[in-house]
Amino acid sequence: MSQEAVIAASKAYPKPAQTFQYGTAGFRMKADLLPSVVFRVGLLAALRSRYKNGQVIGVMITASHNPPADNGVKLIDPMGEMLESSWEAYGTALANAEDDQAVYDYYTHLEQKFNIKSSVTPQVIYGSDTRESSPALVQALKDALDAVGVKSQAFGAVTTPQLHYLVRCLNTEGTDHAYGKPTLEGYYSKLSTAFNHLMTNRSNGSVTVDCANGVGGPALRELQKHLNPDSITIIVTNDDTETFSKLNSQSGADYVKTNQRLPPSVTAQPLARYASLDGDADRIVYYYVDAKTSTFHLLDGDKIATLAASFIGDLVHHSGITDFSIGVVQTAYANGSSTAYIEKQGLPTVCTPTGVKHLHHAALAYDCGVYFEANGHGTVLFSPSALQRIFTHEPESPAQATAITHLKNITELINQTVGDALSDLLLVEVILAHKAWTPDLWDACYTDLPNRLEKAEVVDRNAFKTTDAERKLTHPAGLQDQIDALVGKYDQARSFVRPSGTENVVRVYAEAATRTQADELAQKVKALLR
Ligand code: G16
Repeated sequence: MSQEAVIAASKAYPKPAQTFQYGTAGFRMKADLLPSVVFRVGLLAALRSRYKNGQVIGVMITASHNPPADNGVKLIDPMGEMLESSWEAYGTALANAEDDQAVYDYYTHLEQKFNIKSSVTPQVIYGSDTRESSPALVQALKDALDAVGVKSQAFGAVTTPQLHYLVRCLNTEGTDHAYGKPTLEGYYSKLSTAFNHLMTNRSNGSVTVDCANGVGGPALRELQKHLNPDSITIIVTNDDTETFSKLNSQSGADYVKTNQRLPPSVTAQPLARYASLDGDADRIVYYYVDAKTSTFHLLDGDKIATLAASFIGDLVHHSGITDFSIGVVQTAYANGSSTAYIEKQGLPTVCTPTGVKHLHHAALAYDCGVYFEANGHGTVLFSPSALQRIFTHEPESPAQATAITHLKNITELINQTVGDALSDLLLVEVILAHKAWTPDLWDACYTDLPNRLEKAEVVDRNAFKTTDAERKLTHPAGLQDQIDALVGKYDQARSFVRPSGTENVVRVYAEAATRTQADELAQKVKALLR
């Protein structure tokens, strides 16, 4: 790598007059502000790979649930997890370097700081969602990777979780903890093989999936080709990736969760199952309308977490494996009823700040850590020792043997690198089929407290600072006292305010004993921000 090569390549991507920050899920903003950021993220990915002795690092270009004009970029670490948080600050500093020379200087500063050897060939793989702006940003990334001699591989339009899967597979290939075949075919094959085993002699009718007109649509169609058609029929809707303006518009997991209503394109049949993915297919929520009043009911990330934790808990119990810890990790958005329900099952719960990187980390503390954000982003992790026990356990009865076989397949079905809407979809379908549950039976486990999520545009979202896993504000001074005073006026109420890490807004959450109270509380707290 020469100084001239980096500076010459960087010249094509001048930094706009803007301050950037690696947020909840990488850098995310209007796409036209991003070329310089993506270029510099490419440099950081190269450094990260060299720092990790040439292991493969992933770069995903996506803005997930954000509107079509936005885009974003995030890094994936070698085991398929989010970038180690201490490196986010280096990304932020590199993105904000004022000119090409400053970019080069900071790059070499990091090389020296970490004693990164130039003899190691960096390896990076990358992919993007289906946004109109993605190809140009991919080019910016490629130019950076080429400028610093990275061995790179493009995977084109992929879901975010697919790229996480590929990174882990590439870094574990040939080892005794190989994760799978490092190809998209390997991904579909791993998930579908486990699903088809778990669904042997079972059928779960049909589920209609709204793909937010994003990359999840083509991926789901491909996955479906691998599934036993006698087990499940997946009706794919909102899968127009050609009309860019349709992405996440009036559709998708974020729309359904935030508005708590059906996408306008869906006419729901009573008790039929519906699900919505987000723009890069790492989130999923379910919903249905009931038979009596055709009322909409949401089955969100909390409901998926409780379903998965109880199902896995039952399998462990029936397998004869003992001393096996299962914990559920949530965020402040988790409905109070879900937390109470999980604790009533005797399972520990932990609350972390928003962002799967935080939940993922907390879930590692258990043999089986189930983590889900209420917005439908989550997965299940099995620790290496838990996997070892599951795969070597000698069953003492046919019932134990069946439970062990199911557990083994569950560990293969779940994408353990990150929340994955396609893997989660199959997991939910398997569990409902095994329990012979219609969506109302699933929903009946506990009743959500009515809640409302609002966005507020403020002058400076960075003025909002939180503590206690984002459940309380420390700044602006005095605001938390005002929120507490309002909360005290309602029954079973809770409310918090936090700055979004993906959009230029502040989020307001409120829940209370009745719909009227939850709505009123949310509006009153929002009014405090004006
Ligand atoms: C991203 C993160 C999620 C987070 C969401 C909203 O999701 O990966 O963990 O819940 O943003 O974050 P915030 O409230 O900070 O804007 P996605 O699906 O957009 O990548």
